[in-house]
Amino acid sequence: RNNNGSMSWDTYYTLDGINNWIAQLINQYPNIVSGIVGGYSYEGRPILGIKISHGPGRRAVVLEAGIHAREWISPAATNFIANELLSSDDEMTKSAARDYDWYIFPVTNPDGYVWSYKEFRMWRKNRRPIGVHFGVDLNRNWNSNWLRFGASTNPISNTYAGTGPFSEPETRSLSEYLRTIKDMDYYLSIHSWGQMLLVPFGNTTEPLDNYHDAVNIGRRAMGALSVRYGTNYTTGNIAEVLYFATGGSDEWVKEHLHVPFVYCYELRDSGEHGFLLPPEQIRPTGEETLDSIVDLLFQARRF
Ligand code: ING
Ligand code: ZN
Repeated sequence: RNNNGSMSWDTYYTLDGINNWIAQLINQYPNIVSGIVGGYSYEGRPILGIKISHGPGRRAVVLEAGIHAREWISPAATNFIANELLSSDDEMTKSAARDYDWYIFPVTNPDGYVWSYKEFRMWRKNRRPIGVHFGVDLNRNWNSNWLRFGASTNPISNTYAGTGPFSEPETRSLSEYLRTIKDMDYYLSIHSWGQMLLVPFGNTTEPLDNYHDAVNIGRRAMGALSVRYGTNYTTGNIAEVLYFATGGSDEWVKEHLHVPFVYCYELRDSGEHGFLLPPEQIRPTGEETLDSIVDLLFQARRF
């Protein structure tokens, strides 16, 4: 039994295609899947997601994908993972699906995704007009060390942080939704590319909070990720592995919601195709990423 619903995994879907598939899952699994709305975009689109729950009393895992429009593998791999959680025959996957409440948002920047799909493939930000320019980087707009590092005050920049912390409807409404989730153990922010697993914070290379546990668990999970196809990931603090950057969702979730395990995935590849990852890699990327998530959750039971 491997029911893939109507979604094939050999192409990148439009926003409408993704949202139709979400609606279909809700119909197909009425006792397990419910539709959730994480908020609204500047242009008024809902940030749609699904909650997968096999009953009350479970701790929560959140998958936040597609906050950057051009990183198409992020929504695609996340959808693949959601589908596996609902239909896999693998015992470890089934237990991960059953033992947690899953809040999954494949496209947290719907306006940007539509723009990237229809008008400009390399678009990253949302689509709010700022003077003659467009768009705020939604991963620089969260109220955590806002505008301190790796962010711009110039609206023409790809890392424009906005007019203030949470100036954007997407980040403001999604953060309010996240506040309502009880007992969140895992927050996974899914980006591309670079094959990296990043832990907070982006304003310092100091090993803050549970850095050592998070990195050790993350490294082992990246071992699990590499088993299937040999894909190599680098694990570490955002500032030490990638660059200094603040105002990201992961930092706010760690600082304000005190979620123990917050990770940012930079999915495939390591630069050959970059954002233009061929659609034949949707399935393998989804498979190996799910392998790593299952391993993360399994390890956390020791804590
Ligand atoms: N990378 C992330 C970015 O927003 C990041 C890296 C994660 C920065 C978390 C800050 C906080 O720049 C990509 N590829 O978008
Ligand atoms: Zn990104």
